[in-house]
Amino acid sequence: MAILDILLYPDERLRTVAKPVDTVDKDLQKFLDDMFETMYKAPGIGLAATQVNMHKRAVVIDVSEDKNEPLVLINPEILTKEGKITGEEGCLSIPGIYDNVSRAERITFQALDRDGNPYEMEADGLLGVCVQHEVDHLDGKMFVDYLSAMKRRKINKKIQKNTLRTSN
Ligand code: GNR
Ligand code: NI
Repeated sequence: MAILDILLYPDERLRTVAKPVDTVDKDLQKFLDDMFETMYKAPGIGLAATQVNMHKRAVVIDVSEDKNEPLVLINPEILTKEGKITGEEGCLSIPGIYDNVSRAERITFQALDRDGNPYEMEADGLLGVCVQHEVDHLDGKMFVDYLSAMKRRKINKKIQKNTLRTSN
């Protein structure tokens, strides 16, 4: 097991569109284990492969209180979206920044699990939001993209300031 480095916004590599996984093999399973370890340690409720500079369509999620409900999404596809819900989001690639984002309230999606078996699931609440947030990462998209240009400028400024401070 290993803790992986998480890319930080505005790293351009976070804009890469990830490629579909073609085989779920031992190497991928080892990588998923490392992703879970990295996500739990952070701590976060989800992590997309893009965030650890692996541009394959793989995501790990655990929204449970006790961190004992790991969910693997390989080649996830959102099939249906219903309703709208606005909630505060954060991202391990944009530490310290939180803002409201509007998402579909309820989705259905299909994906492959850790063993490469397809499944379909309904998701709402935090899980529904998290799946949408992670699938966005696989497409090179981040939650701040949904904010106004003014809010994004403020965030960019704050990050620049922090980067200067920590590199001195
Ligand atoms: O840990 C995370 N929390 C979170 C909270 C609200 C909406 C989405 C998220 S996902 C985030 C982890 C992360 O950055 N995943 O890509
Ligand atoms: Ni994120």
